[in-house]
Amino acid sequence: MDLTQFEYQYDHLARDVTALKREISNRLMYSVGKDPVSARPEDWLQAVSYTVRDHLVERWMKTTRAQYDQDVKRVYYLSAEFLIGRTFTNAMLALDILPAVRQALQEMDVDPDQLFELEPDAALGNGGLGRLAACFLDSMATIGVPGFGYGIRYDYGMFRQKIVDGRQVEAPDYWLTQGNPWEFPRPEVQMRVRFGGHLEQSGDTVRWVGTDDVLAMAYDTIIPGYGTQATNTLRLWSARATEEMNLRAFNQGNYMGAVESKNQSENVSRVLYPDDSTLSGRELRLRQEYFFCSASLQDIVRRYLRTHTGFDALPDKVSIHLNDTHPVLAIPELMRLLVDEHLVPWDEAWALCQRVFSYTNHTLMHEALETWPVDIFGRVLPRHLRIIFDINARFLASVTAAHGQDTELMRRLSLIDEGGERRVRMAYLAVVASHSINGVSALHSELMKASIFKDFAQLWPERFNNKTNGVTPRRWLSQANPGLSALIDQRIGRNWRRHLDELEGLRHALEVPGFLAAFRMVKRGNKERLARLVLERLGVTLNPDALFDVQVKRMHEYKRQLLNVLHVVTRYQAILANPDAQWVPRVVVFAGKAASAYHMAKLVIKLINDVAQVVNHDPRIGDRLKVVFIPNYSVSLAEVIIPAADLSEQISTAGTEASGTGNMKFALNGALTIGTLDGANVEIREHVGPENIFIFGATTEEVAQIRAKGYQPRAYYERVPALKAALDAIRDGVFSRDEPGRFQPIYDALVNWGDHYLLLADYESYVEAQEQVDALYRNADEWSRRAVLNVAGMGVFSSDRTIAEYANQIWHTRPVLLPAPRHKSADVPG
Ligand code: 26V
Repeated sequence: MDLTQFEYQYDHLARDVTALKREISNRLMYSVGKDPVSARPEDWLQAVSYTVRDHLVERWMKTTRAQYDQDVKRVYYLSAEFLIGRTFTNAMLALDILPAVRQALQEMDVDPDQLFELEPDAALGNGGLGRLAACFLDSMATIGVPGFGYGIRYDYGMFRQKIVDGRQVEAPDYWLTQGNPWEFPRPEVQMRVRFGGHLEQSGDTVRWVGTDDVLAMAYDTIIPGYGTQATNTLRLWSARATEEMNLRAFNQGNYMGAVESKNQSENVSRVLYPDDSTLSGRELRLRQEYFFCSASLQDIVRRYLRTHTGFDALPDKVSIHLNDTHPVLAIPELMRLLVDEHLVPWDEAWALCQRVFSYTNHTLMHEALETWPVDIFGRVLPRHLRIIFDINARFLASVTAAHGQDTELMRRLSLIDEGGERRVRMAYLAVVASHSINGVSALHSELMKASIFKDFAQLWPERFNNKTNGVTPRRWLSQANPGLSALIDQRIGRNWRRHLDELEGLRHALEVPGFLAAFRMVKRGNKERLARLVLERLGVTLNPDALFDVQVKRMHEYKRQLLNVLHVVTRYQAILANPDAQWVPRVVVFAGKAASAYHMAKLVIKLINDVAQVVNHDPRIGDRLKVVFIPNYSVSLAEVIIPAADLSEQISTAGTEASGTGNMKFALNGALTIGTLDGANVEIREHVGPENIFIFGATTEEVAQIRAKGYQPRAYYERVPALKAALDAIRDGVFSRDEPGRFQPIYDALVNWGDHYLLLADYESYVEAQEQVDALYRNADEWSRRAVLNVAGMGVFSSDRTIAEYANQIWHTRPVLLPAPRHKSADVPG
C-alpha cells in the first residue's frame, strides 16, 4: 500500500476532532472513572491513551486473524530486553491522528505537550541491544513481517540515574505505578515454568521431577506498523506464584512466611539486570532467562499444534531468533519439549532445532560473553544441563568423525569450558544449534569470524553472515525531529518514513535557494529546545549558536568518554593560554548510565561533572566552552538530545563497538560524526562520503599492531605536551580541589596500567580532528551542506532494510496479506 492511500484513509480522522473528543470523554468517565473537572493530567493521559489504543485494536485483531487463517510462518524474536520508551506519540503517528488528537485535547482545555511528558518510558533494556529490539518490532510491523516479540515484563526497568554531588545515584524505576494502558493482561495464558528438582532415569527416558514451579502470565502489547493495517504483538511474561505454592505456604499457618515465599517465586520478573558490561553470574539472572524462554517456547509449540499434527512442518511455520545469548536456553528447552514431552526422537528433534533457530551476536567483549558455572546450572536446570551435555557429546563426536581426533580442537570447540571451574558456553551453544549466525555491522561480522567463533567459522562458513543494524525513522526522525521532518516533507514528500532511501532526493535540495538556511533554522530550534531542558534541569545556560558536541550512550571504558574528557581539558587549557584567539564556542554534552558496580565508569561520570563545575564557573572561559552531564539518559531524553547535536561522538577503540546505532540516529538528524573506523561508522563513512565525516585514530589492524609491539602509553604521555598537561591536571586535583587524589586511579589506568583502550595512542589524532571540526563550523554554509549530505546518505540505515534482510535471508518469511484498507473519506487530497 502506498502512503497516499494511507493518508486518504485517515484523513477523516484528522477532521473528526469531534468524534475524538467524545471518545476521550467516554474513556475518562467509564475507564478512568473521573469527570473532566476533577481529572488530573495523569487521568487525561490514561483516557486519551485508551482512546488511541481503541483505534489500534481492530487492526490488531484483523492481523492476528489473517496470520492464523493464512497459516503464515511466524518469526519469534526472543530478547531479554526491549527498550521501547514511550508509546503514546508513536501510536498516534502510526495512526496518523496526532494533529487531530492535539486539537481535540486543546479544545478540551488540556495541554497535549504536558500530557506527552507525563508518560513514563518503558525502559526494559540497558542500551543498544534492547533499543535495537524495539526498532526491529517497529520495522517488522511496518513491512508486514509476521513477528512476535517475547520477553520479560520487569516490574522495575532500567534504574533512574540521579546525579548527587556529581556522582551517579541509582533509584528504582517502578514504571507501572499509574498502570500501563498499552498492555492487555492475559490471565488465561499462564505457563508453568519448572526449576530445580532432579532427574530420574528409566531405560532411555529421563524424568525431571521434584521441581519448584512458577507461573508465567502473558501481557500483550500492540505493535502498530506505520502506514499499514498490519500490527504485531509483543508478549511479555510476568511471574506469578503457583496455586500449590500459595496453598502449601498458607496451610503451614505462617502467614508472613507464606507471603515471603510467594514473593520469592514472583521475584523472577521483578527487575532488569542493569549491567551490560560484565556477567554477574547470579542465579536469579539464569532463572530469568529460563523463565521467559520456557514460557515462550511452550506458547510457540502450543500455537503451532493448534493447526498442525506432528512436527515436520515446524521449520516452515516457525523461526525463533535469539537476540544475543540471553535467550539461548530456548534451545535445550525446545529439545526437552520435543523429546521428553512429545516423544520426538533425538536426532529428528535436533534437526528441527537447527532449522528453527538463528542467532545474532552483539558483542565481542569477553566480560560480556555469557558462560554459566556447571554447578549452578545443574542445580537450577538439571534436565537442561543433561541435554546440553548430550548435544555436546554428539557434536564433538561428529567433529571427530569428520576431522579426526584432535584434543586441542575439541577443547576449543566444546560447549563446556573445562579450564578451571567448568562453565557452559552459551554463545557456542547458540552457534551449534543455529542455521544462521550474524554480526551487526560488516566489520563486526568479520571480526566475529576471526576471533570468538574462529573454529566454528571454519567448520561451517555458510552459517555466518552480516546484518548491519538500522534504526526506525518513525521514532528517530519523524517523531523526534518534527521540524526537520516537515522540511524534508516539503522537498521530497512524506514517503521517506517507509522508504528511507528516498532521502537521497535531498541532494537536489542543496540547489534550492534558502534550503540550507531553513535547515539551519530547524537545527537551531532543536538546540533551543535542548537548551531549555538543560536550563530547567541543571541551571546551566547554553548558547544555541555554539557547536553542540554530543556523546550519549552507556558509560563504558571501551566507548572512551574519557578520551572526550581529555579533549575538553585540553581545550580548556588552550583557551586559558590563548584567550584572544577566535574560539568556536562549544557545548560538550554527555549523558549515560554506568552499571552500578562499574567503579571506573562511575568515576568518569564524577570527572565529567567535576570538569563541568570548574569550566562552567571559570569567568575567563565564558561562552567559549560549556560542559554538561544530563542525568538519566533514556529513550525519551535521546529524542530531545539527538536532534540538537551538531557533532556526534562515536569514538570507541577500533574493533570494540559491534555496530552502534546512536551513530545512525545522529547522522539521520543532521549531525556530523567524529569517529573511529569502528562498528557501523565504517559503513556510515561509505554512505555519507569520506569528506563528510571526521575519521581519526588507529584502525583495527593498527590497534592489533600497537598491542603486539608492546604498547607503552607513558611514551605518549611524555612526548605530547598537551596530553601530559591534561593528564597532570586531572591527577593533581585541578578539578577536585576538595579531594586532590580523587582521579589518581584514572591517571594510573592510562599512564601506568597499560591504557587498555588506547586513549593515549589516539589522542593526537583525535585533537587534530577536533580542530578540523572547528574550522568547518566557522563556515556555516559548508557545515550545513555536509550535514544535509549526511541525512541524504542515511537511507540504508533504516531498520526496515535490516529487517527485510533478516526476513529474506534468514527467516524466509512472507508478509501477511491484509484486505485493502477501507477509504472512509470521500474527499481525497490532490
Ligand atoms: C550484556 C550483558 C552481559 C551479561 C548479563 C546481561 C547483559 C545485558 C546486556 C548486555 C549487552 C551487551 C551487548 C550489547 O548491548 N551490544 C550492543 O548491541 C548494539 C545492537 O546490536 C550495538 O549497536 C552495539 O554496538 C553493541 O554494544
